[in-house]
This record gives sequence, C-alpha cells and structure tokens, in this order.
Amino acid sequence: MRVESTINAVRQRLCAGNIVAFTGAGISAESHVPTFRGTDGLWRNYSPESLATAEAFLSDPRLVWEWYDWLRGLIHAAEPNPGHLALAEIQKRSPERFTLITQNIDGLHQRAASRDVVKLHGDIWRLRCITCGREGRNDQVHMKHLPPLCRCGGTLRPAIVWFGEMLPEDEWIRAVKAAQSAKIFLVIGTSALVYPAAGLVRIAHESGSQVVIVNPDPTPADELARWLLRGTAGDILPRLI
Ligand code: BJW
Repeated sequence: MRVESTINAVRQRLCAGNIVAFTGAGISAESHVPTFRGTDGLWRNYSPESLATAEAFLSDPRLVWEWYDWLRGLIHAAEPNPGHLALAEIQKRSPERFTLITQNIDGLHQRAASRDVVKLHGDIWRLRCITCGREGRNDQVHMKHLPPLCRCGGTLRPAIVWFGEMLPEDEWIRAVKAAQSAKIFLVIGTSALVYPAAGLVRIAHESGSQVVIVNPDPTPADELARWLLRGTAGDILPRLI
C-alpha cells in the first residue's frame, strides 16, 4: 500500500475505539534531541552501561551528572515538533479514548500540551535522593554543584529508569491496561529493543489491537504491524489528523 492510502486507512481507524500512542526517542529527533541508537545516536561513542546504570552512578556520580547536565541543557533548548503537537491534538479531540505512553524522559510531550502522559522511563526534570528517597521537580539548567545534594545531605540522581531498574509500577500497570484495551496502537520512533517497554507492542497485538509503526527504519516490532508507515513522526503524524 502506498503511504497516502495507508495514512487514510489509519486515520479512519482512529475514529473506531481506544487509541494508544507509544513513543520513543525518534519522536524527539526532529526537535534535535538525539536518539540513543543509530548513526547520530547519543550512545554511538559510549556504552550505555557506563552511564545509564545505578552502578555507574554510584561509582562516579559527578561524571554521570556531567552527562545529564549537558543533556538537560540540550533538551531545555529544544521545542516540541509537529509530531508531538499532532499527538496532543489527537488527544484534544478524543480525550477519553486516547492514552500516550512514552519511553522519553525529555518532557516534550507535556510541553506540547499532552496530558496524563504515562512515563515509563521517568523524567529528567525530576530528581530523587538516593539516601532519603525524597523526589521533586528541578528545572535548573546547568547545576552549580555536581552532583546536586538533597537537604538531608544525600546525593540527588535524575528520577529516570536505568538498566537493571524496575519501571514505576503504577505507570507500568496503566500502560499494560491501555495496551490491552487499544483498538489501534501507534508505535512511534522506537527501536523496540528495550524491555519491558517493547513488550507492550506484543501485549496490544495479542489483545486484538491493530498495530501501526511510524519509523523511517525497520524494527523488530514490524512483524506485529498491521500498517507500516515508513517516514518521520514529524511528517506522518500531522497527516493522521
Ligand atoms: C525516528 C525518527 C523520526 C529516528 N521519526 N522515528 C535481554 C532480553 C530482554 C531484556 C533484557 C535483556 N538483558 C537485559 C534486559 C533488560 C533491559 C533491556 O531491555 N535491555 C536491552 C537493551 C536488551 N531492560 C531493563 O533493564 C529495564 N528494566 C528491567 O528490565 O527491570 C527488570 C529487572 C530488574 C532487575 C534486574 C533485571 C531486570 C529498564 C530499562 C531502562 C531503559 N532506560 C533507558 C535510559 C534512560 C536514561 C537516559 O535517557 O539516559 O531509556 S535506555 C534508552 O533506551 C532509554 C529509552 O527510553 C530506551 C528506548 O530507546 P528508544 O526510545 O527506542 O530509542 P532508540 O534510539 O533505540 O530508537 C530510536 C528509533 O527512532 C529508531 O528506531 C529510529 O529509526 C527512529 N527514528 N528518527 C520517527 N524523525
């Protein structure tokens, strides 16, 4: 099927029942936030295990914080793109039928006015104390002291999910319920390699929802797709409205 006729078919299905959008780093690529994997990916020069684990943080919190402090500056300078805005618009038109599940920690969906976002991998703008567990929002771009410290004297970490850590239970439960009740499940800008998040595509498929993939490149989830939309989120998603 040509892209335009696939877009028409998907657009019609958006009227038919519950809609879930499941996003990854690719949706923010057109906002100039690099993806993780791939030629321009954040991790092309680093092994993720050296930065994105609790062990790495405990062994050198300052080094890990230098990375996230840089990333926060980059995200702060970014703006939501037409892909983020299109999802917010779909939600605005059908609020009770729409759920947005994201693996992204950048907050760009929320800045595009998406509401009740299910954040599977946390939020780079929230910090948590590794000693007392207190958590709160922090919008400071470029911290004065790295690592930042809690009132209790403990070290603060970004409230994000690193490898080997559990996903927030309430968010995961919401995501699974949404996947199970989706009529249409849009998989946007994710390599679908990181679990358990990637497993949502199969949960949705096995629950009878029609899976749509929006990605310029192939992914392992493609075999579950009813429709493949090869293109960028910023180009394809506005055309679904
Ligand atoms: C565009 C585009 C455009 C480009 N438009 N598209 C073996 C098998 C199965 C699982 C495991 C295993 N070994 C270990 C595990 C578990 C592990 C895992 O899945 N590892 C895999 C790598 C194998 N998972 C975990 O550890 C998770 N926790 C867990 O399992 O808990 C249970 C447990 C507890 C204790 C012990 C053991 C298990 C936690 C995973 C946490 C992931 N965290 C990260 C980092 C966050 C912090 C940070 O940002 O620094 O989250 S990893 C990183 O990957 C980030 C992302 O959310 C996540 C997914 O990446 P995403 O979004 O898909 O991005 P990319 O870059 O991969 O893909 C971008 C895509 O966009 C590409 O397809 C492009 O083509 C496309 N694209 N431009 C549309 N314009």
